[in-house]
Parts: sequence; C-alpha cells; structure tokens
Amino acid sequence: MRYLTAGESHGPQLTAIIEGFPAGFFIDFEQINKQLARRQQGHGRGGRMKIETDTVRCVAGVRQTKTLGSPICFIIENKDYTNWEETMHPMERTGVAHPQTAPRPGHADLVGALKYHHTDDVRNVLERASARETAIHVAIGALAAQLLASVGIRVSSRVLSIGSYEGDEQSLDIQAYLDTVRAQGDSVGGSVEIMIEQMPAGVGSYVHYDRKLDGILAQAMLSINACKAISFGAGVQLGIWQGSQAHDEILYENGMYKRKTNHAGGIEGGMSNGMPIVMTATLKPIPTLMKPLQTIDLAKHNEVTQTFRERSDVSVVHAFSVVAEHVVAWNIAQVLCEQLRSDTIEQFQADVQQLRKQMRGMVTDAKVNSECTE
Ligand code: EPS
Repeated sequence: MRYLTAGESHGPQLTAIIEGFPAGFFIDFEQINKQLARRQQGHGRGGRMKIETDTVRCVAGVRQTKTLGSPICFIIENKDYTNWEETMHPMERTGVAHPQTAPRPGHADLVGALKYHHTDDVRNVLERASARETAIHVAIGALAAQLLASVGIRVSSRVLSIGSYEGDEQSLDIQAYLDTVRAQGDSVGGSVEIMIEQMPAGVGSYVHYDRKLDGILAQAMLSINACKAISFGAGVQLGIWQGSQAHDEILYENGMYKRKTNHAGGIEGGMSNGMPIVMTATLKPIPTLMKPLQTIDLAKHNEVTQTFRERSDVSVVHAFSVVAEHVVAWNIAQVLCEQLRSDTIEQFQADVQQLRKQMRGMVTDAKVNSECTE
C-alpha cells in the first residue's frame, strides 16, 4: 500500500493517489471531513483558515462508498486559488507581478531555490514546501484510521505543550500567550503525543533495519513539515535511567503476557509488544513571521534585506497533532497491509485476528499506559 500526493498551497487543488488499499471496505467520508475540520482548528491559526473549508472529493477507486481494490484518488480543493489564479495558473503564462527573492530562515526557500534553479522566485519552492499539503495527508490517514478501527486499533493524539507552556490551546493562559506572540509578530512551536491503543503485538520486525516499526514511524513523523524531534515511551529519559529502572518487567496473568510499565512506548526490537505505542514529537516555530528576520536578496547580488511579510499562523501545534495522528495511522495500516494479506478487507481482518491469537492476546488496555511516564 502506498500513495503519492501533488499540489501547491495556492494552486487549484491537492491530489492523492492511494494504491493497494483492501477491496470491499465501506468508506465513511463524513468521518474524513470531520478530521479535516479538526486540522483547521486552533487559536494560533491565521487568515488562510478563514478561507478554506477542507472537504475530500473522491474521484476513483471507490464505487458507492465501497473500495474496489483499484487506485483511489482523493482531491481537496484550495479555495484560495481564486485569489491566486493569475500567478499560480498551471497552464497559462500570465507573468509574475511580485516575485519573492528574500528566502525565509527556517523554510525550504534558500536551499530549494538553489537546488531547483528558482532563485528568480522562491514562491516556486514555498508553494510545495508549504504545510498546506498536510491536509491531504490527514484525508489519507483518516481512511487508514477507519481500516484500523475495523480491527479495533485506535490512534489518538493530544497537545502536550505550546512554547514554554504545558497544556493545549483550550487553556486560557495559552490563548493569552498566543495573543501576545501574535501581537509581537512572532511564532511558536510545541510538542504533541500520539498514542496507538489495542495494537496487536508482532507488527514490524527485528530482522532488517527497514522493517523496524519505530524506524518507520520516526521517518514518517519527521517527514511532517516543521517536525524536529521524535521519541518513544520515556524517550530521552531512557538515557538517564539505569537499566533496572528503564526496562518494562514481564508478567504472565490470565493467559496473557503483560508489562509493569511502558517505558519502551510499546515497541521493542522494532516490533509492537502489545502495549500502547506512545510517541512524542516536537514542532519548531513556523518560519513565516510578521516580524522580519535578516536574510539576503537573491535578485540583488545577495544584498542584506529582511524577510517578506505575509499573513501567517502563530502556532500550528494543534494542527500538527492531528496531522501526526493521521500520518501514524497511515503507517500502521501500511505495515499491517504489507505483513498480512490485504487484497480484501475480509482477508485483512482475518489475518489481524490470527496475529492477535498467535501473540496470545498480548494487548493491554490504555490504562496501563498512565504508568508510562514517571
Ligand atoms: C503555510 C502558510 C500559510 C498557512 C499554510 C501553511 O498559508 P498562506 O501562505 O496561504 O497564508 O495557512 O497552511 C495551510 C494553508 C493549511 O491548510 O494548513 C506555510 O508556509 O507552510
């Protein structure tokens, strides 16, 4: 199972082609749209989210909501395109009135412009490097999450911190903090937790580097725009504890293997061990600031200048948590589909059940996870 996406932030649409999804699965499109709406929320969001109302349009691979086993094509329209049609039209040469030649620190602008010969207008880079693309990843992940839910696996996420504040954007303190950051023309990052519950043990493998589940998930998480750090379970604390404190002791109760703690975050030897998989991820502050930073002008012999001001989000930590949750859902579904039979939904579900049986019910409930951080 795999997918490709296409689309620029202010182009006509985002497109994804998904290949290898099991046949015979009924898609709940309303549920996908709910997840897209979740991604658009957050106190730190800027003007663009007032323009967009993301909804998925499916144009291939599905008939009367049932997957056919053929490639599935999802589309999300960029409503803002109507305001950018002249400069972003894919098929008409209308000329660019205001090229951007001052690359923003922290964005793909400078290196992307040099690499792809776009120094005359870094918009050719930033349009694709934009986190707008995360919308289509959420649509794809929401489809994968439905597949996982059909075998009892649940993926969820929460915001742990924004800037130096612990908590999420529901907190009035954090909202006031974000208002201050906005007034300063600045931006802020944060951290999120992603959890996978009722994960069957034995997914992934210790036998080869590219089959290790933690390696696969870490790569996927770090591919999300602005994600700079990732850890599993007790994470960096494991570098401080001694072995006797760090490792999760094994119990055998009522015919099931259990763990006293979950410091490993549900993965040992590159394989799920039946405990909830718990990951944390850190997002850097958004590189588009209203407050200008020093840069150079690529069109003026590298003269010192300041970054251009555009509208910007202040914090996208809430959106990042939704995106991360869906990226993880896709990757878990992908690994399962590779490891098990997945031509049809019936084969897939039967194989997950068989795996659970083989691993002797090595699945524990999420309650145990509350012991995972000390
Ligand atoms: C983004 C810049 C902003 C964000 C955008 C990501 O867009 P604009 O330049 O149109 O104001 O709103 O995020 C989204 C559009 C989205 O859907 O999340 C960037 O430079 O990465």
